[in-house]
Amino acid sequence: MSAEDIVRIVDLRSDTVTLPPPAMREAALRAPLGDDVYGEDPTVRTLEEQAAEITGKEAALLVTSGTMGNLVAVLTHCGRGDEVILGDQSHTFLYEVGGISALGGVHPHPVHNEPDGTMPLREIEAAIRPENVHFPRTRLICLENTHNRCWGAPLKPEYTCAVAKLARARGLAVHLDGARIFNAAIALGVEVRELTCDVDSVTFCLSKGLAAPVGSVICGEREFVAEARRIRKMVGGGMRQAGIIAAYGIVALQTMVERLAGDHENAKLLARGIANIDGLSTEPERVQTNIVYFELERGDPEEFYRRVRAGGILFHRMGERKFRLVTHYGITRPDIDRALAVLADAAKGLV
Ligand code: TLP
Repeated sequence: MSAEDIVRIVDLRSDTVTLPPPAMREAALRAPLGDDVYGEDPTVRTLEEQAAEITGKEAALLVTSGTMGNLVAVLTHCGRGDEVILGDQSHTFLYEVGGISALGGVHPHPVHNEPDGTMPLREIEAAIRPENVHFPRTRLICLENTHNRCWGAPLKPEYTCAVAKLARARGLAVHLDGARIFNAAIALGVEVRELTCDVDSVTFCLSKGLAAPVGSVICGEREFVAEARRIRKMVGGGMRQAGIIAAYGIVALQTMVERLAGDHENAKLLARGIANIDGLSTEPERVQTNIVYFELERGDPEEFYRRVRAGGILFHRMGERKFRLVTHYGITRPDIDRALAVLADAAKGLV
């Protein structure tokens, strides 16, 4: 095989595939460390202070993943048999292994997500249980920003505020799965805290668009975070010299936020290009952040998927004829052009 035969893999499966740049690796090597279960890791403390500041909360807690962040937050808000209202397209409902039920005995009450990632306020209201011996007790409402399954749609501050107002009036808490909250802030041109100030807790991820290798952070009021720290320990998430991980996160927050605008630009280019490919359909106007969905209009989806992968483009199949592409730190403008060329080639001749 000659050098020309080796094609660069363009990995559009997810922004989770990003590799940490040298500055992060160097920071991890230099980071002062301690035992974080004793509260003695200075690098973890710094990251948690910064995360609290960014989200406008009193305190924060480093966890291993977005899944653990949402699990620990829900288990902190809810007891066994309590109910959580969440979107039927939400990550917590669909992709977190049913952890809130399996590990916390928390009952999910899904409400339909609109294409823009919101749940209609009247439907949230209708889902709240009245006091009755037959019903579980509603404790929590979960939102997701940006909304993964809804084309990476960012939720506006006014919507989050309206849900929080409704929750407060009914004595409920609100948790925000902000795995991609920085994408939302950049897309809407607002500060992260404007998107988080009204919720009781938020989880954001360091290992998606921000390109750190591991880590998510739960933020909330001091008492909530102290309780979440206990639950984290319970699920085996107490980490010792976790400053190694936190150091990556600190550099991620310093260097990776502004560049998300480029990922969004690439996603829009990708969507506009796909809209022009015969046999594929998408809605470019829906793309506001880094996630693009498209459909194969005709032909065998297996064959299409195989052809695109053989062309060195990796992506996810999300349904019979539905696919997802995610742009990120590892994707360049020429990668977008290549991906479009391979997609066009693969769709050609499929009947
Ligand atoms: N999402 C992953 C997959 O699990 C689907 C992806 O590739 O998009 N909340 C949201 C909104 C997410 O998109 C994800 C990851 C998580 C939580 C969980 O984060 P991790 O993977 O760190 O557990």
